[in-house]
Amino acid sequence: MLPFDASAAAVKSALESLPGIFQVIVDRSSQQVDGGFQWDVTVVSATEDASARSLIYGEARLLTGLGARIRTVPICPSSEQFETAYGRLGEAFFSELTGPATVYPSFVYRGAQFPGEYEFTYVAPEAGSYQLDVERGIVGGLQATYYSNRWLQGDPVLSRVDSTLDFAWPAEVAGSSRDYVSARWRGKLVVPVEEVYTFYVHVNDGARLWINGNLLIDQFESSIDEAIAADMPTFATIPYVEFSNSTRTSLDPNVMHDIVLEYRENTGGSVLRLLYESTTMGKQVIPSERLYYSTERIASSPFFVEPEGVVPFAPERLEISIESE
Ligand SMILES: [Ca+2]
Repeated sequence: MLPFDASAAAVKSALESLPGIFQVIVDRSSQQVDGGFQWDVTVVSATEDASARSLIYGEARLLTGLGARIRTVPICPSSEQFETAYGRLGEAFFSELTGPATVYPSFVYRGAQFPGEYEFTYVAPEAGSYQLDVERGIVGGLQATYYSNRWLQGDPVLSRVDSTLDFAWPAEVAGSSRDYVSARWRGKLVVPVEEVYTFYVHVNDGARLWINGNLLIDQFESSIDEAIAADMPTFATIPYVEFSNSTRTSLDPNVMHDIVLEYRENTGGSVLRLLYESTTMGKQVIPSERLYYSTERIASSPFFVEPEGVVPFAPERLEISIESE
């Protein structure tokens, strides 16, 4: 995380330390009337390895401060290896429309000329009266509860926010000093682009993962016998097994997606890591800035809306034209 008044050299150094970016030129403006700065970043040299899938996102949502924004200008639009995308502005919201049907609207910030205004889009499958709940996401990880048994039963012995799921516990899970424990993480996920995502769990011993209520990984009963684990991959010297599965459809970057992960540890070492990957984004531990551990209702929510039905009608004029050479 760089401070808001980071120098051009610091921004250059941070960008060049990212995988796949070799050289950038950074110019920083002098301090502007609102106290902020503007950085002009030109990517001079980035990876030529298309398999590295290093799409670069200029994503302003990850900036802090009032009116922070990113604009990208493609200089070499013909390049297949390097692309940029406009960042999305503003906060992340979880919204739910309940009534004759349940719908999850998509939201976008209306832009710098409409400060504080967001646009929600939804299609209600049935006309009628709906309640629209809107909650602001609180970013920085997932809400964890740890249990001193293998079945997630009873009151948790520990509740906390875990910023990422990237754990190797040599002997004790989260300081519990015991074997035979379980844990559950809950929260929301906001993805950078609209694509199909593959989720990976690296685990010792078992785990199951739901995305939007769909059970993607169902390996809670998995168990690792460390006496015969010599050929297994390790994380911090502890053997683990990798389970993965992909979403059936693309995930909308303008919707907060429900995420639940349950974990079980039997004996010996413990590993629990949650990674994801998409068509343009390499496999990585899901970063904390994509995870929301709580939401809070915004002022005035809930709202009440009455979408109108549109009666389908047959096309009135049909034309067809066929061209041939
Ligand atoms: Ca174990």
